[in-house]
Amino acid sequence: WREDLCPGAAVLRGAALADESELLRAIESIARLMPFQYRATPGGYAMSVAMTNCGELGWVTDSRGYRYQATSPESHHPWPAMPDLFRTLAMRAAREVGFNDFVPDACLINRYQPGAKMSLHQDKDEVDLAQPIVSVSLGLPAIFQFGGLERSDKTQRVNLTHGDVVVWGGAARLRYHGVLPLKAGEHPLTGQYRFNLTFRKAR
Ligand code: MD3
Ligand code: FE
Repeated sequence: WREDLCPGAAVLRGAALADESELLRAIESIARLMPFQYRATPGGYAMSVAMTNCGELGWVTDSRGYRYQATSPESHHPWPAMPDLFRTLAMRAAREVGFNDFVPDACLINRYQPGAKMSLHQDKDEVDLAQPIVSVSLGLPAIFQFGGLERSDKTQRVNLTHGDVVVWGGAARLRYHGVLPLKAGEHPLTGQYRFNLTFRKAR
Protein backbone atom coordinates (compact mmCIF):
# COMPACT_ATOMS: atom_id res chain seq x y z
CA TRP A 1 0.00 0.00 0.00
CA ARG A 2 0.91 3.62 -0.46
CA GLU A 3 1.47 6.31 2.19
CA ASP A 4 1.90 9.90 1.06
CA LEU A 5 4.50 11.65 3.25
CA CYS A 6 4.25 15.13 1.78
CA PRO A 7 3.61 16.51 -1.70
CA GLY A 8 6.03 14.67 -4.01
CA ALA A 9 6.97 11.85 -1.62
CA ALA A 10 5.28 8.49 -1.15
CA VAL A 11 6.21 5.27 0.67
CA LEU A 12 5.24 2.05 -1.09
CA ARG A 13 5.19 -0.28 1.90
CA GLY A 14 6.61 -3.70 1.19
CA ALA A 15 7.01 -3.03 -2.53
CA ALA A 16 10.40 -4.79 -2.64
CA LEU A 17 9.43 -7.82 -0.54
CA ALA A 18 8.74 -10.05 -3.53
CA ASP A 19 12.35 -9.50 -4.67
CA GLU A 20 14.08 -9.58 -1.27
CA SER A 21 16.32 -12.60 -1.86
CA GLU A 22 17.33 -11.61 -5.35
CA LEU A 23 18.07 -8.03 -4.26
CA LEU A 24 20.27 -9.21 -1.39
CA ARG A 25 22.12 -11.72 -3.57
CA ALA A 26 22.78 -8.94 -6.09
CA ILE A 27 24.11 -6.63 -3.35
CA GLU A 28 26.50 -9.40 -2.26
CA SER A 29 27.84 -9.92 -5.75
CA ILE A 30 28.26 -6.18 -6.34
CA ALA A 31 30.13 -5.88 -3.02
CA ARG A 32 32.45 -8.72 -4.00
CA LEU A 33 33.47 -6.70 -7.08
CA MET A 34 33.37 -3.27 -5.38
CA PRO A 35 33.78 -3.56 -1.61
CA PHE A 36 31.88 -1.21 0.71
CA GLN A 37 33.99 1.80 1.71
CA TYR A 38 33.76 4.24 4.58
CA ARG A 39 34.32 7.48 2.72
CA ALA A 40 35.25 10.85 4.16
CA THR A 41 33.20 13.99 3.75
CA PRO A 42 34.85 17.04 2.17
CA GLY A 43 35.09 18.38 5.74
CA GLY A 44 37.24 15.39 6.68
CA TYR A 45 34.79 13.35 8.75
CA ALA A 46 34.63 9.57 8.22
CA MET A 47 31.08 8.53 7.36
CA SER A 48 29.55 5.83 9.55
CA VAL A 49 27.62 4.45 6.57
CA ALA A 50 29.64 2.19 4.24
CA MET A 51 28.96 2.69 0.53
CA THR A 52 29.36 1.10 -2.85
CA ASN A 53 27.65 1.70 -6.21
CA CYS A 54 26.39 0.03 -9.34
CA GLY A 55 25.32 1.49 -12.65
CA GLU A 56 27.01 3.84 -15.11
CA LEU A 57 27.76 6.37 -12.38
CA GLY A 58 28.49 6.14 -8.68
CA TRP A 59 28.30 8.72 -5.92
CA VAL A 60 31.54 9.35 -4.06
CA THR A 61 32.90 11.85 -1.57
CA ASP A 62 36.43 12.83 -0.60
CA SER A 63 38.41 15.93 0.34
CA ARG A 64 37.63 17.38 -3.11
CA GLY A 65 33.86 17.21 -2.64
CA TYR A 66 30.80 15.16 -3.53
CA ARG A 67 30.30 13.95 -7.10
CA TYR A 68 29.22 11.20 -9.43
CA GLN A 69 31.89 9.37 -11.37
CA ALA A 70 32.05 6.36 -13.69
CA THR A 71 34.82 4.52 -11.84
CA SER A 72 35.71 3.56 -8.30
CA PRO A 73 38.29 5.88 -6.67
CA GLU A 74 40.06 2.81 -5.21
CA SER A 75 40.34 0.48 -8.22
CA HIS A 76 39.66 2.92 -11.07
CA HIS A 77 37.39 0.24 -12.55
CA PRO A 78 33.88 1.01 -13.77
CA TRP A 79 31.13 0.26 -11.26
CA PRO A 80 29.34 -3.09 -11.75
CA ALA A 81 26.38 -2.92 -14.12
CA MET A 82 23.00 -2.14 -12.58
CA PRO A 83 21.08 -5.43 -12.42
CA ASP A 84 17.91 -5.38 -14.57
CA LEU A 85 15.90 -6.20 -11.45
CA PHE A 86 17.16 -3.01 -9.75
CA ARG A 87 16.31 -0.80 -12.72
CA THR A 88 12.90 -2.39 -13.23
CA LEU A 89 11.96 -2.10 -9.56
CA ALA A 90 12.99 1.57 -9.41
CA MET A 91 11.22 2.45 -12.65
CA ARG A 92 8.01 0.70 -11.60
CA ALA A 93 7.99 2.48 -8.21
CA ALA A 94 8.60 5.89 -9.82
CA ARG A 95 5.83 5.26 -12.33
CA GLU A 96 3.40 4.39 -9.54
CA VAL A 97 3.96 7.84 -8.10
CA GLY A 98 3.63 9.57 -11.48
CA PHE A 99 7.25 9.82 -12.65
CA ASN A 100 6.79 8.06 -15.96
CA ASP A 101 10.17 8.67 -17.60
CA PHE A 102 12.53 7.84 -14.75
CA VAL A 103 15.46 5.69 -15.92
CA PRO A 104 18.18 5.58 -13.25
CA ASP A 105 21.85 5.67 -14.29
CA ALA A 106 23.25 5.43 -10.75
CA CYS A 107 22.54 3.26 -7.73
CA LEU A 108 24.21 4.12 -4.43
CA ILE A 109 24.20 1.22 -1.98
CA ASN A 110 24.39 2.28 1.67
CA ARG A 111 25.17 -0.20 4.43
CA TYR A 112 24.30 0.73 8.02
CA GLN A 113 25.58 -1.10 11.08
CA PRO A 114 24.39 -0.39 14.62
CA GLY A 115 25.07 3.26 15.44
CA ALA A 116 25.52 4.29 11.80
CA LYS A 117 23.60 7.41 10.82
CA MET A 118 23.23 9.94 8.08
CA SER A 119 23.03 13.57 9.13
CA LEU A 120 20.45 15.93 7.61
CA HIS A 121 21.40 16.76 4.03
CA GLN A 122 19.95 17.54 0.60
CA ASP A 123 20.55 15.42 -2.49
CA LYS A 124 21.49 17.99 -5.12
CA ASP A 125 24.46 16.52 -6.99
CA GLU A 126 22.19 15.30 -9.80
CA VAL A 127 21.90 17.39 -12.98
CA ASP A 128 18.12 17.14 -13.51
CA LEU A 129 16.27 17.81 -10.27
CA ALA A 130 12.94 17.16 -12.06
CA GLN A 131 13.85 13.46 -11.86
CA PRO A 132 12.95 11.73 -8.59
CA ILE A 133 15.07 9.53 -6.33
CA VAL A 134 13.82 6.06 -5.45
CA SER A 135 15.02 4.37 -2.26
CA VAL A 136 14.69 0.72 -1.25
CA SER A 137 15.19 -0.34 2.39
CA LEU A 138 16.33 -3.86 3.29
CA GLY A 139 17.20 -5.50 6.59
CA LEU A 140 17.05 -3.79 9.98
CA PRO A 141 14.51 -0.97 10.35
CA ALA A 142 15.57 2.67 10.55
CA ILE A 143 14.01 5.94 11.59
CA PHE A 144 14.13 8.27 8.65
CA GLN A 145 13.94 11.99 9.28
CA PHE A 146 12.71 14.54 6.80
CA GLY A 147 12.37 18.26 7.08
CA GLY A 148 11.84 21.15 4.73
CA LEU A 149 13.88 23.16 2.26
CA GLU A 150 15.93 24.80 5.05
CA ARG A 151 18.11 22.83 7.42
CA SER A 152 16.42 24.52 10.38
CA ASP A 153 12.87 23.51 9.35
CA LYS A 154 11.12 21.16 11.73
CA THR A 155 11.46 17.47 10.89
CA GLN A 156 9.09 14.52 10.80
CA ARG A 157 10.06 10.91 11.45
CA VAL A 158 9.04 7.86 9.50
CA ASN A 159 9.95 4.24 10.10
CA LEU A 160 11.43 2.49 7.09
CA THR A 161 11.36 -1.26 7.32
CA HIS A 162 12.50 -4.20 5.21
CA GLY A 163 10.98 -4.04 1.73
CA ASP A 164 9.79 -0.43 1.85
CA VAL A 165 10.30 1.68 -1.27
CA VAL A 166 10.16 5.49 -1.20
CA VAL A 167 9.85 7.83 -4.16
CA TRP A 168 10.99 11.46 -3.66
CA GLY A 169 10.41 14.00 -6.34
CA GLY A 170 8.68 17.21 -7.27
CA ALA A 171 8.22 19.50 -4.28
CA ALA A 172 9.97 16.96 -2.00
CA ARG A 173 13.10 16.61 -4.11
CA LEU A 174 15.22 19.14 -2.22
CA ARG A 175 13.92 18.49 1.27
CA TYR A 176 16.51 17.95 3.97
CA HIS A 177 16.56 14.36 5.19
CA GLY A 178 18.63 11.94 7.26
CA VAL A 179 18.67 8.66 9.14
CA LEU A 180 18.89 8.37 12.95
CA PRO A 181 21.56 6.07 14.45
CA LEU A 182 20.66 2.47 13.63
CA LYS A 183 19.44 0.47 16.57
CA ALA A 184 21.19 -2.90 17.02
CA GLY A 185 19.21 -5.97 16.07
CA GLU A 186 19.22 -9.13 14.07
CA HIS A 187 17.38 -9.45 10.77
CA PRO A 188 16.83 -12.97 9.41
CA LEU A 189 18.16 -12.03 5.95
CA THR A 190 20.78 -9.33 6.62
CA GLY A 191 21.99 -10.02 10.18
CA GLN A 192 23.11 -6.80 11.86
CA TYR A 193 22.82 -4.60 8.79
CA ARG A 194 20.43 -2.27 7.06
CA PHE A 195 20.94 -1.76 3.32
CA ASN A 196 19.48 1.12 1.38
CA LEU A 197 19.55 1.36 -2.38
CA THR A 198 19.06 4.85 -3.81
CA PHE A 199 18.38 5.11 -7.49
CA ARG A 200 19.21 8.34 -9.23
CA LYS A 201 19.37 9.89 -12.64
CA ALA A 202 22.71 11.60 -12.10
CA ARG A 203 23.29 12.99 -15.64
C1 MD3 B 1 14.36 12.85 0.54
N1 MD3 B 1 19.96 7.78 2.03
O1 MD3 B 1 21.92 8.18 0.29
S1 MD3 B 1 16.94 7.14 1.45
C2 MD3 B 1 21.23 9.18 0.60
O2 MD3 B 1 18.25 5.48 4.04
C3 MD3 B 1 20.18 9.01 1.61
O3 MD3 B 1 20.27 5.52 3.26
C4 MD3 B 1 19.05 7.49 3.09
O4 MD3 B 1 19.58 9.97 1.99
C5 MD3 B 1 19.18 6.06 3.48
O5 MD3 B 1 21.39 10.30 0.12
C6 MD3 B 1 17.70 7.87 2.83
C7 MD3 B 1 15.56 8.20 1.29
C8 MD3 B 1 15.76 9.47 0.53
C9 MD3 B 1 16.54 9.52 -0.58
C10 MD3 B 1 16.60 10.68 -1.33
C11 MD3 B 1 15.88 11.80 -0.97
C12 MD3 B 1 15.06 10.56 0.90
C13 MD3 B 1 15.09 11.74 0.16
C14 MD3 B 1 15.89 12.98 -1.74
C15 MD3 B 1 15.13 14.05 -1.38
C16 MD3 B 1 14.36 14.01 -0.23
FE1 FE C 1 19.97 11.66 0.71
